[in-house]
Amino acid sequence: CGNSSDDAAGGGGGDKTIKVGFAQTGSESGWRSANTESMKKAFTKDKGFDLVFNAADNDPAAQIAAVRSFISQGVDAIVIAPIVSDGWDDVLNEAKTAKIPVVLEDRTTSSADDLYASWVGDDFKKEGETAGKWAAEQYGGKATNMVVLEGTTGSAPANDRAAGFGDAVKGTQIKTIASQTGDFTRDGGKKVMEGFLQKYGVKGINLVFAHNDDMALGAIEAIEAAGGKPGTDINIVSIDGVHDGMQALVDGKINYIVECNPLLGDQAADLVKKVLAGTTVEKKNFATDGAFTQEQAKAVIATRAY
Ligand code: GZL
Repeated sequence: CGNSSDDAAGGGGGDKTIKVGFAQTGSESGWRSANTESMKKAFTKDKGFDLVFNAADNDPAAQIAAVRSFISQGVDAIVIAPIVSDGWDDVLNEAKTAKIPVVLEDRTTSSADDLYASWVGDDFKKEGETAGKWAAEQYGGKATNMVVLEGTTGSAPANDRAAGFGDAVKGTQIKTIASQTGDFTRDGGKKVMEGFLQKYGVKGINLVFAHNDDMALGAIEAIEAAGGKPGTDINIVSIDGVHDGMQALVDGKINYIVECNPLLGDQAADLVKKVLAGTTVEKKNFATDGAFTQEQAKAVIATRAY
């Protein structure tokens, strides 16, 4: 190594430090906390990065403003977990004009493929299908009243999970009697479930499909407050596989969880380096997801990474 100030600045071996702006959705769920931790661990100085982090508190306008700020700071690359799919064309075109590559992690946008270099995340439609297949096997043969706790309106996971689940339960006797967004938060899930319980009562609802564990955990609180037994009087199928969700599954309060892996940091960091080096990368890079019954959760909960 030379004696130049660059090396002293922690660039290490004379490599230039990569300044990355990361526009995170916010801190709406346990999944998001795990994802943020994974990203911060992957974009560290000793790995050659200078990370500028922004969490937009689930506010799409604030997230777009954060990306504009990264552009004006002249970062080398931008990573975004888009809160909602639409509304990204203008700022992504501004990044393109500024010759700043964009990597999407977790959620996707409806923008054209040429406006971002690559995406890494989970297959939301498949997650919905897996949850729906389980529901169809368990309840499809009998009249089943289901309520749905939807994720953030306009987000890719909410749209795609609903679509996948709907495909899987087509032709069964599972009837959606109510569906409303709880914005992926525990409190949102609790409030929406309280409304459903006021309208239908514990006996009027057989199944809850929650787009994420945090809303399922909120629904558990509401069902118990209404004198019901979650996982028995009203069954729950959810998506994410965060620790609190898996614990509820072990405790018999949730009946099935489809995993959505939040540990995307290393893949995102690898994509940023490759894109900046001009290496060809896949446009779409999928993480791997599992699914768990109560028995399967008992076997793995002690050794899970999040
Ligand atoms: C899915 C992610 C979703 C999680 C929620 O990849 O975008 O957002 O399912 C999180 O828990 O809030």
